[in-house]
Amino acid sequence: MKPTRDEISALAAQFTPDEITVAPIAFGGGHINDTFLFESGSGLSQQKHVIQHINRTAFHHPEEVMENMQLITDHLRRQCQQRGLDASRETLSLDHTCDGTPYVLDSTGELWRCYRFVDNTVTYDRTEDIDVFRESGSVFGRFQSLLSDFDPQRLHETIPHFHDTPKRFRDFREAVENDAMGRAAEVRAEIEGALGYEPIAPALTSKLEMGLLPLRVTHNDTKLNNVLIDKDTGKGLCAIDLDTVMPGLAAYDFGDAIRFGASTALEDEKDVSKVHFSMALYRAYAEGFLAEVAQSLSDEELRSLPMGAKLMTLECFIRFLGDYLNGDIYFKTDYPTHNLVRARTQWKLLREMDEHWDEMLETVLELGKKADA
Ligand code: ADP
Ligand code: GN1
Ligand code: MG
Repeated sequence: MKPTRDEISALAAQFTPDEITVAPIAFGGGHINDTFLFESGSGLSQQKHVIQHINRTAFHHPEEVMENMQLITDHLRRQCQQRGLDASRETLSLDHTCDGTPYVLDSTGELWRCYRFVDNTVTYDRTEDIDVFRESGSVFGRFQSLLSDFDPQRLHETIPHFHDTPKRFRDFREAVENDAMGRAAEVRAEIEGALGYEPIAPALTSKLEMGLLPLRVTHNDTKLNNVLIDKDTGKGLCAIDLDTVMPGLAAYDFGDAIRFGASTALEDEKDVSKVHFSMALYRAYAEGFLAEVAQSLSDEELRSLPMGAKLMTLECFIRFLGDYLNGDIYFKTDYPTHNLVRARTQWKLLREMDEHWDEMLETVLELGKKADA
């Protein structure tokens, strides 16, 4: 049962000493958590907040998500202050209850957390503007750079094997075999297409296992709509949606952003003829990202970035298709074929990335050298 607006208001009230002046309204288009916006106080103490319910199907230990988030935002705040950046706009500020806890549990034991809304910002589900996309690259590059001295082992793995592509394939094969909804026959071409890519699945995890790529603190969900952009200046400000921050590879953060943002269409565009991988957007993101992190990346990491783009796209392809086969139990959907539509955009992007493979690699090598010089 979904909580009522009054119930969410009562939860929100625990995060502020001020009166709630605008009750929570649904907000945001994420596929996992439920997000609401509310306001407290008036006059000088007026403040907008975001309150979110953490999805336990995805995050089995929401308290651990909050431990990570507290550690990460504290570290980011200190780093911003040291670098003379405006911490109140460039990192999320968690709200706490009167006993100092950064979350509350509702009557059914579900976890809710709350943070400050950063005013005068905008997020995009898609952009054709290379400057906007470059800014998002700077934000995620800076995110990694500000956390480069944070020991990844201090963080919980909030979703184990999150970007373990071989494991994602095992789950996908299981979904195909179970065929819980009897949908496999109608998507045979997509299933065969996905399985054709299985040989590249271990490309990054094997290098991690061999010690060729280092574990870092990574965001792991670097979609364009997880970056706040300043409405007036167009500057990329703040990485949000920190639930999946955990130990990972630099290529995951580069790759997932490319998967989502270097496309000429939305992730759920029904007309796949509109979906193309854009080298111009790819280059812009790489410029922003590498200007911030290239100096801390090894040669091997730099070379791994384009594979991140391919594997993150492949993962979403098989995750969306697998969820369609399982009966849409993980990602939120608006209509019965929504996950299939999403899977098809990813498949199209993946094939176009193959066509641009050499250029993708040359671009990061060229920009990486420039940023290093
Ligand atoms: P989800 O993706 O799970 O819906 P997000 O944390 O990404 O949740 O938030 C959803 C949307 O809400 C964002 O894309 C952004 O537009 C807006 N948003 C979230 N947090 C803030 C914030 N602190 N300040 C301003 N806008 C925010
Ligand atoms: C989910 O929650 P949201 O919408 O930011 C998913 C990501 C996928 C993404 C695809 C915890 O992200 O891994 O890449 O959808 N998050 C989780 O759009 O599974
Ligand atoms: Mg989000």
